Amino acid sequence: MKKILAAVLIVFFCSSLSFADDAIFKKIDKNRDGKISKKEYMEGVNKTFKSYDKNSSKSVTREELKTTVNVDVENTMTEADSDKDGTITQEEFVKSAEKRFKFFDKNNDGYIDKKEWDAELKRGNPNNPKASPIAPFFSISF
Ligand SMILES: [Ca+2]
Ligand SMILES: [Ca+2]
Ligand SMILES: [Ca+2]
Repeated sequence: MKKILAAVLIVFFCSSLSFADDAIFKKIDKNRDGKISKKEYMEGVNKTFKSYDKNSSKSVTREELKTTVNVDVENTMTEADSDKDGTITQEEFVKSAEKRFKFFDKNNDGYIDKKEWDAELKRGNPNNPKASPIAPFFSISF
């Protein structure tokens, strides 16, 4: 009986996870053509930056990240704070987001399609940063 319950829970957990990923993809894909253009992506990135930047200082500190839900603080700092001064400026954030876009866009056509998106999310292993030089921008609420 316990085994069955555990199996049901695992199935439920997995399906709710992929549902959440789909929801984020659809949110970013504003014109609903099934792929995320660079423009759509960067709009999402800018919104995300604003949601992190609680006091609108045009930079995001570790403390601000800590008060943001669903953000991996250390991964975000490692990825985006390129001059390692402890804050992420808007410029740093945009630059690292552009890098990430390139990383997602495997066939280099300027769009992230659903296949590319899913492939990267599956590889997104926080214990293996080399597999996925990221984590933050899809755990967001734009
Ligand atoms: Ca689109
Ligand atoms: Ca910095
Ligand atoms: Ca592509």
